[in-house]
This record gives sequence, structure tokens and C-alpha cells, in this order.
Amino acid sequence: MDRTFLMVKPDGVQRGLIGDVIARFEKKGLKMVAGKFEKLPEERVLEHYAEHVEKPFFPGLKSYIMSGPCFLMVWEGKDVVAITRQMIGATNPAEAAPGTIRGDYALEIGMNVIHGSDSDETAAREIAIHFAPEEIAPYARIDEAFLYE
Ligand code: DAT
Ligand code: MG
Repeated sequence: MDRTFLMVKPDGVQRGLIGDVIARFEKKGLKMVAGKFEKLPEERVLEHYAEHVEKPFFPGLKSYIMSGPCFLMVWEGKDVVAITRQMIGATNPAEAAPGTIRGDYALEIGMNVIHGSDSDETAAREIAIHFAPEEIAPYARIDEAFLYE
């Protein structure tokens, strides 16, 4: 089954949005197989955002993402990467459609509530950065007979 890495960022945690974010993905039929609450250490922030470290916005992004705890998750489901990116919405909340997480809950690009992997390759890389294999607990959910044809 496809997997992705999702993370409620410090603004989402401070604003009490962890539960709502989880509920959206659960109701969609996706399955959380790992989750943990933690303040990211600097070395994992640098690894996670390797593609952005040289960009002008990176210092601000780094201090924001390390400003408080995040809620990190691995989710499973068919086409989970594309589905969760759609549910998350555009990077800039001002352009994110209503009904998406960023469209419903955020205003600015620098405080956009949630991270989601953007491809299967990125997902595999990000899961490996943040989770040890034994932290992931795959299981069958009883409603799967009514989610998959
Ligand atoms: P996404 O989080 O939608 O995958 P991204 O990978 O391009 O977007 O960027 C990672 C994060 O960096 C993004 O969630 C917010 C921040 N960011 C991206 N572009 C930015 C910009 N031009 N100014 C400020 N922050 C930016
Ligand atoms: Mg990205």
C-alpha cells in the first residue's frame, strides 16, 4: 500500500488543529500507521528541507518549524500522496481552495499548518528521516472492505 509522511507544523499544534487534521484523513478512509509528537532537532530539519536550505526563506522556515512541537505521522492508502496533497491545498494558503486544510485554516505561506510529501520518492525519503521501521505499525482496518473495490 502507498505511504506518505504528514506533519502538523507548530502553528497547527498551537492552534489546536491536530485532531481536525487527523479526522479529515481518517474520514477519507486513509489509515495512520505511525504518529509521534516532538520538537524537531536541527539535523532532521536540515535533512527534511534539503531542497530548500539555500533559499532566502529558509532561515525563517527553520526557526518557525523549530519554534515548538510538531505532530509527525505516516499514513497509508491507495494514491495517498496525491490524495493528501489535494486535501492539504496549495503551498500558499491565499491560493489554497476552500475545503482544503490550508484553504480553511491558514493565511500566509510561512504559517501553513501542515506538511505533506509531494511524491512517492519524497515520501519514502521523509518517512526514513523521521521514523525508525519499528515505529510504524501496519494493520488491517475493518472498514477496508467498504473502501476498496
Ligand atoms: P509544500 O509545503 O507545499 O510542499 P514547498 O515544498 O515548496 O511547499 O516548501 C516547503 C515549505 O517552505 C512551505 O510549506 C512553506 C515554505 N515556503 C515555500 N516557499 C516559500 C516562500 N516563497 N516564502 C516563504 N516560505 C516558503
Ligand atoms: Mg514540499
